[in-house]
Amino acid sequence: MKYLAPMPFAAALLLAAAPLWSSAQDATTKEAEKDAAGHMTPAEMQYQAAGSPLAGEKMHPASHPKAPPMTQAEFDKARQIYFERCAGCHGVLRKGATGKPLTPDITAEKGTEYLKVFIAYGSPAGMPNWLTSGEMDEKTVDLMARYIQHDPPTPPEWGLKDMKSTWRVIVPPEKRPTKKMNNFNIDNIFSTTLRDSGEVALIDGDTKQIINIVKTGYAVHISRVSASGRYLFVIGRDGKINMIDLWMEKPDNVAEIRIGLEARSVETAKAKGYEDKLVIAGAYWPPQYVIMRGDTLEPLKIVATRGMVVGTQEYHPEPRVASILGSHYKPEFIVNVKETGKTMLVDYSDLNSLKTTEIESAPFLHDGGLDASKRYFMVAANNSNKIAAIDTKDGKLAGLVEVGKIPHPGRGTNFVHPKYGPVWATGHLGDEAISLIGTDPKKNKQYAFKEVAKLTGQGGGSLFLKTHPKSQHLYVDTPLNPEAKMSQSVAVFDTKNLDKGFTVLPIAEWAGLKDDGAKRVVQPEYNKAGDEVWFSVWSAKNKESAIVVVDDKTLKLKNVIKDPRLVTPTGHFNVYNTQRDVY
Ligand code: DHE
Repeated sequence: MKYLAPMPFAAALLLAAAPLWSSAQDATTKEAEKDAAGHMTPAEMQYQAAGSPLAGEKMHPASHPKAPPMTQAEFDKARQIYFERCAGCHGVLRKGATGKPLTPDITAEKGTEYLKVFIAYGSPAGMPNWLTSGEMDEKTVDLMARYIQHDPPTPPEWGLKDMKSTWRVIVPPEKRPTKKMNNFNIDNIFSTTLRDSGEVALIDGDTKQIINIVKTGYAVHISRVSASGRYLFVIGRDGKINMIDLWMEKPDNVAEIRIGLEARSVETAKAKGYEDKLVIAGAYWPPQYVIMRGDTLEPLKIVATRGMVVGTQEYHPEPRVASILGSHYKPEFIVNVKETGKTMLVDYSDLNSLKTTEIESAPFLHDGGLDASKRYFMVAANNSNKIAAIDTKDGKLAGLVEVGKIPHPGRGTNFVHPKYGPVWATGHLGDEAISLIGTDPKKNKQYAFKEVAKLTGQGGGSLFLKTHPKSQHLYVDTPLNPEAKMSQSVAVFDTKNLDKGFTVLPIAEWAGLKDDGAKRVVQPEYNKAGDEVWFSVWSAKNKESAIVVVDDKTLKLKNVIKDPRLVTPTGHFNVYNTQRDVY
């Protein structure tokens, strides 16, 4: 079949084939930020379907009897492409995640020609148009259409022995400083993710000088801080955790471990009596979480998350661990399992008789954070367009709130609304709304766990938003908006005058970068005092990036941090605010 077939033919085939790719991506169908044919934008594609480190792992292939022939070399090439491009949405085992299932019982029935059309032209439900966007040529489309009719190869498990083989205590606890050995104001250090160089930059928030560039895992993702504020934990997409001691003369790695083959989340124990005692990390593959010693990262307890999906109660073989948070109320970790739509409250007070409270909400739990009282954990079920409010004190679901299209809060942000009292806010990937949810069931019961207002922001493609208890400003980024004007700026609201709409700050322009390119402005983060806000200006790996610091009172430019070592900065985490969940 020729790929340059006229679109009406392709479109007719797509419509006829709708059941294959229907419901789970329906949410994205009406999304405002798709291209005219409804496909993912390149920015979204980069976000959702970022390369999986599993591409390089040994796997065990099996062959489906109806699958078309492939040579070993073709299979290996297709497998690599699948993990780099497709696994993020369709899952490692192709059982479906935010994308549809692609198991041979479905795909082999459809056949190569049929599948080629989908891969080439995409679908209105959000499947990228790999051929027409120029991302794949005809040969690759044919290769992938044949590949997905074969049984998915399974990556290996990763148990205690594997973890221990990667575990390294670089500086044992007894050889570490007994007091702070540097003059840094540790509370105001920022850990900035240098995504594509596999490093974090530790930046002195007072002087804006780089303290150290620390080697971490592949495509490093987030940083979290221990309850005392001394240790910083960083996780890479390859499941590698680095533990950094901020008391050292020059803060650096003191321990590391690989807790899985692919991961996104790490957190530490925050409950009274357990400060700095335990660390937890969640893996995408294998689907499991691991509890470790807080001073050495020694793995103590591994728990699988495979199980039944909320509602349908069908078995899911790879429910990925998304956000994790340490409760301030109880010795519990709040572990969010994506595909099954369950939040696990994991009681870590006795690891040998582990008690877990399983709270059901909605599938595709992703990111979230605490309300201002720190009692309620607000988590986005992103492809279900909902926010689940978990009562971490009573261990139950406090509410399930319908919001806009694909909520993406990061940890969200809290402020007191003039009319509705304390609210927690989220932006959205799929529309321009900023949803405000009431979080005070005591004094503002009628608004609690309801969407009380929707602000209109610049556009869709928002990832993070932030205000601070001492600030009157709410900053909303839009780094995945296809319009450069929006992806390179932020919207600022006055939380006491929300009706006034927003002001736009041209952050990327302020950075004055010498190269052209994406220059996405991502993740507002306050300093400890709450009087300045940091943004990354995220360029490609071979282009200049920067961090822009804004004066929160005047909304004027305060500093631009540039350094050749600041390669692809994305998230940044202020020690004090991260340690205490101030957002
Ligand atoms: Fe993230 C948080 C997963 C792509 C920057 N990201 C999270 C969390 C999860 C997650 C589960 C919550 C961790 C927690 O709180 O314990 N992220 C994923 C993905 O699966 C996804 C969509 C695709 C992928 O292949 O990884 C993805 N994330 C990205 C990016 O492309 C971003 C924008 C740039 C980057 O550095 O990779 C990005 N994610 C972040 C940041 C946070 C985050 C900065 C922490 C937000 C916070 O305020 O805590």
